[in-house]
Amino acid sequence: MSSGLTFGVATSAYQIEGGRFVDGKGESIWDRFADSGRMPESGDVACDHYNRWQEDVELMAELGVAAYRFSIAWTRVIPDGRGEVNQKGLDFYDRLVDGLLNVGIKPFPTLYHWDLPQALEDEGGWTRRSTVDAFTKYAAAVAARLGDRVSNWITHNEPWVAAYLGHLDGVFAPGRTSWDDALAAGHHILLSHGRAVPVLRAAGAERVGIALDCRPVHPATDCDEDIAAARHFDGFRNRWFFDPVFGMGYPEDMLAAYRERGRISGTTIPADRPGDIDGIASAIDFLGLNYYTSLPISADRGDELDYSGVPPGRNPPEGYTEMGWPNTPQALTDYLRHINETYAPPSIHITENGASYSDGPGLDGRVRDQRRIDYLADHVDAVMAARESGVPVDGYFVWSLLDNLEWVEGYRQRFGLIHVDNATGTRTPKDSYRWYRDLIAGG
Ligand code: IFM
Repeated sequence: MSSGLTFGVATSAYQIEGGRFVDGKGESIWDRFADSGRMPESGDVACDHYNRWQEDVELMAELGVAAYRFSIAWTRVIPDGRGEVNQKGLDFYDRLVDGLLNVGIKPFPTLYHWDLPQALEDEGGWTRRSTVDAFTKYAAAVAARLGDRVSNWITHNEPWVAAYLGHLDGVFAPGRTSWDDALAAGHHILLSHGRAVPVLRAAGAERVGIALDCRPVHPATDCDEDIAAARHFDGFRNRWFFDPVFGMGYPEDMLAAYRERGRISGTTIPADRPGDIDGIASAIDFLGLNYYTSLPISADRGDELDYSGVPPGRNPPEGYTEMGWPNTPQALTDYLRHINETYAPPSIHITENGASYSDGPGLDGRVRDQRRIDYLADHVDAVMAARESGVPVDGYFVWSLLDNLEWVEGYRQRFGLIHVDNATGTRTPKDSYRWYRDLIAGG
């Protein structure tokens, strides 16, 4: 019986492209972050996909995926974030889109996977409302060039990560560390999503979505304090982004909690600004959901950012990936049902799901990554269980096609179905690649 799912793979520009200094590309906040020594390695070369994209498209064709989710680097298209469009940068994505369509793979471009032009950051970046206008113009420029062939678009990837890891925790670019900046950045990212939706539609987009990351949570015990802590964490990590995208505005309990804790001062979230809440809530055609893990929450932990699994590293305990994240497929089924009941999206694509395990080639050259196969198989089953109970999940994209730059973790965290030798760029399909190929071939 056919699964009814569109199976795909996902990547992002900074993590795979390389080609930092070619064809007029501008500097992004991640280029600057890496240059300032805040990452073990940079994306200057990454997987050299900018030069090897044809080989990568061939590998996808052999895999049999129906769709490819990639991101577009704003700095290739408009190097300083606003102003002249750099046609050479767009040429790259033009070739990629044609290459995909030639082998029957649907392109799912994401406009923003965290790589803001540094020139905009120098003006305040996402903390400034003017960046919303710059993003809308960038969206229009990309859509004007690709809109005749691309039907499915994703505006943003994981606004929570961009807003909080980049502006509160400071571990991600641009490395800011204030609640004011984080809340303002999150608001402007969401608003730019809402503003871009009609722009993409006007250029011929048939389906537009946003990829939201989630951390489903449950109270560690049934005591009232843990229940309240889990509710608060869910508000911070999930509802703050899901609610406004689906027209419910920011959650009242979180507005009250942030006010009480002095995190919202005056104009940090200009949520009351006429039109903003409606502007964020542009109707979408699908929700992209990025799912990796879920967490137990207890009241005796520290602040909101103080939650993960076990420390990242090789040889994690059973049931954890090398990112230190617990492997929790059942929570995906439960969360999909919850999303469906709470927000009723017309369609859902799992736009990312995958596991980091660093298994490399054995003496015979084969990469035996059974732990990744188990993780993916359990999560595909979890998606199917949700689908069979009536949740409109229509797509599933494995993160990731290639081992790539895992941001501040560098290249040691490997999520790929295809192993990449960091010294030579050589691609070696892993056992999980063959498992996924067989799954797709079986329907
Ligand atoms: O590599 C990242 C990706 O860029 C965004 N989602 C999570 C992945 C794994 O951490």
